[in-house]
Amino acid sequence: MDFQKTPGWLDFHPAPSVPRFVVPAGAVDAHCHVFGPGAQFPYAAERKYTPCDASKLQLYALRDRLGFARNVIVQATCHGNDNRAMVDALRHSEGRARGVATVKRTVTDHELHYMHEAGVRGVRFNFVKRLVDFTPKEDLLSIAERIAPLGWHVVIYFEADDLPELWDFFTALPTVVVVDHMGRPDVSLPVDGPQFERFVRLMTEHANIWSKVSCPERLSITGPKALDGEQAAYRDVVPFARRIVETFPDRVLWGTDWPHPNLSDHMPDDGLLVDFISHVATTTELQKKLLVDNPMRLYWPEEP
Ligand code: 0GY
Repeated sequence: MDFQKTPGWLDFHPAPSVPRFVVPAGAVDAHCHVFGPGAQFPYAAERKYTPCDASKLQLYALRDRLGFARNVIVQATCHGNDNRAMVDALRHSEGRARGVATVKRTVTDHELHYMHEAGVRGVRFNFVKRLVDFTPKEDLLSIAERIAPLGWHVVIYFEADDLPELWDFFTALPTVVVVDHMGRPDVSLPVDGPQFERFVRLMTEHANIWSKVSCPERLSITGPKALDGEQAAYRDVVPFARRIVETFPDRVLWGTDWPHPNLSDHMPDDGLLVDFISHVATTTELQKKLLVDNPMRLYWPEEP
């Protein structure tokens, strides 16, 4: 099938730089996607955007270029509840990728076990209105109860302003809960202001809640340009991510978000995104927890 990209769609960076920051051995890119290819794995009818194709082999080439050992591939909304592209990528990863699926309440036990065997370890609940249609909370709770016995967790994606309304639902979930991109704070607000304090309180009061300190390119207003050799690209996001890493060092993950859906201003150089890590996890101990120990505990718990 021939799919036309959404007008203005930015393709992923054609030649990311090799990062200056050398990630620790065994590092996991814990948030990335595959798109299609659409001719093999058609995009979902209910999608809100049509991306460029971004295949498993392109993802694994990026993994190697950036120095990572493994990936966690998160089902993207352009594929709806059809997890075939993501599962195919897991099956061709030689055990070096695990996945997060999107499922409906009607998913069968057989389908869940098939996905588990392929390497899926979580489901994603998306509350970002520009990306998905509404799903009733009772459906999501029913899914969470189904996947909990498999040892899976729930990944949630929402906008900071929606947290108050979603708080009771999130805190009632029976599994580990991983928040995408720190709950999308407005980084023009103070890092100790009410909006981000609310997110910190969520993690403080609920020890099952983790966060990805990812997507500075989505959150930043200052953008990719560093001021001088000392300051990071996306420097306005640094205090937010650093606070989460230092307060909850055992419950943080990091990911590239390749191939970076829905960016209209600029497409990040993935090498620069990796360099960002050293500004938010500033010791080798924190870097190892963020990139190796935490994702391994969540996605490859069977490995010593
Ligand atoms: C991300 C962010 C976005 C999109 C998706 O599944 C998706 O379509 O997650 C976004 O547009 O903010 O994490 O990739």
